[in-house]
Amino acid sequence: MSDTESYLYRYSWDKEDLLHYPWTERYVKQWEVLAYLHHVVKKYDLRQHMRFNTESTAMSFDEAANYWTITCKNGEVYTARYVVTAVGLLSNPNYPDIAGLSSFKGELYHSAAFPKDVDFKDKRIGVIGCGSTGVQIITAIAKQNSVKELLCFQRNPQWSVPSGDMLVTREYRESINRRYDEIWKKVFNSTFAFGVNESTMKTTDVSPERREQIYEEAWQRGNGFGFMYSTFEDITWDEEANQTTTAFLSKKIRETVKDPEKARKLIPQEMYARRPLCDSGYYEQFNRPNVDVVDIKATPIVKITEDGIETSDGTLHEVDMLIFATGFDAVEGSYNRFEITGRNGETLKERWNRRVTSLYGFAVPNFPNFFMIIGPNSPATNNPPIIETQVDFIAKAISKAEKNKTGVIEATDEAEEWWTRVCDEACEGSLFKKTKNWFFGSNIPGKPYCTRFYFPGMKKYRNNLETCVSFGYKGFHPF
Ligand code: NA7
Repeated sequence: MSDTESYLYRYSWDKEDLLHYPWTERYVKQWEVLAYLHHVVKKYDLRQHMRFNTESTAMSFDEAANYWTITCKNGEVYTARYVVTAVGLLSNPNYPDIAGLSSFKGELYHSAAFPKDVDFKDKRIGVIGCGSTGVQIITAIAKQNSVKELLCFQRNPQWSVPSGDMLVTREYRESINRRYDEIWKKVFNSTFAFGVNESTMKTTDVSPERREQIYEEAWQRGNGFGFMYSTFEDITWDEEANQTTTAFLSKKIRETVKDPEKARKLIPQEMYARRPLCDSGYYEQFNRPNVDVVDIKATPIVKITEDGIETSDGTLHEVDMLIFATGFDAVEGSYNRFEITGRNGETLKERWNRRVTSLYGFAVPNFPNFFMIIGPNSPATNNPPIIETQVDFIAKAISKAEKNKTGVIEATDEAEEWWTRVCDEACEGSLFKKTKNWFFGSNIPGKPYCTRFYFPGMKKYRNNLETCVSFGYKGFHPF
């Protein structure tokens, strides 16, 4: 499930489609996202431009001729003046290196490649990970009453609020349709682009009673981004403010989970400062006798055996199925799967060993005419509108280069340094820096710790791009 509301998890530029294309629930599910993309491809006859089964393994820039050579796994080789990569922010699955994994005899899945039609009936299932994905998977599986046992192997619990998912009524859809122009205008002029009213109020601006009421209203409305961004603006940078949020959320968990020991394990010790989660009844599932949580911080996993997971207290948790909801080698992890070679034989991977960065999230010095969609230091916002913003900029820049017959668009070192500094400074003081977070690379051992996002958000990002264009593509070598 995408936890961005359905009406914003789509392209903004086709008004007719926005008004008529159907969606059934407040949040789109995977199959609806896929169906929507198929629909757009068909409507705009895009399939003629697509080549399937051409997995790319390497790309290199020919400095003398100013073009890229793209090598594919099937042996095909392509040349192109421009390369626009859209390899995803979260597309390289993280399989933790746990001893004995290959000896497991049961079914083994990762959330990033989950097959259709898995049969959970009468099975003992273990889920490792309880981020956005784990929380959804655990809730969905537990709700299938036929599961024999569900064990959640939890290292650090995270805070989650109700999603408020529901079927879309005709009145609701009509009210969105009536306001679509206004909605997009607001999104493109907001910080987070999730369509929520972004609060400018501090937790101390109101009485404790009013504060509780505001949290309660956000809880009832549902949506993680709404809870984090529409309540109080100081909860992601002021620890005391954050404590008022975690006190409210702890109370909710204790009220929901009847077994105090399970509740204790499910209540995070860390601040409410990770990518906000929401769920369709996650905590409620732990009231089922066949659903439990194993605290693998207290008793770490020692190894995986053929029958299940052994923890440090000597317990063997026997399972028939193991699901890894362990996230992704995010951001640069998506690019590190290819050998991407720019000027002077330098690879992107080597460059990013020092510091994972870019200019505006899409351009890298020494990699001319090479673009990324949501590369490192892109805005941390709802993705579809940021993708549109970047695609728009790149398409116009390419048109200009083609028109002027220069053919080389390349960021300068100084501009990249400047953007990196802007991104670093913008997250100074953010409590997101004090939690374990894939935003900073701390979810994968060995990754450099640094910000990978531009926190000031959509509106300021678009202003930066406009300024860049109005000053003749400042930050790029003249083209
Ligand atoms: P996340 O948010 O990175 O969550 C991964 C989860 O897996 C998290 O609970 C981790 O625990 C856990 N994890 C990772 N490695 C291990 C090991 N070795 N042992 C135990 N547990 C582990 O990934 P998601 O797929 O949920 O979400 C990623 C994004 O996709 C999300 O932000 C949305 O934008 C869409 P930890 O917290 O590190 O202790």
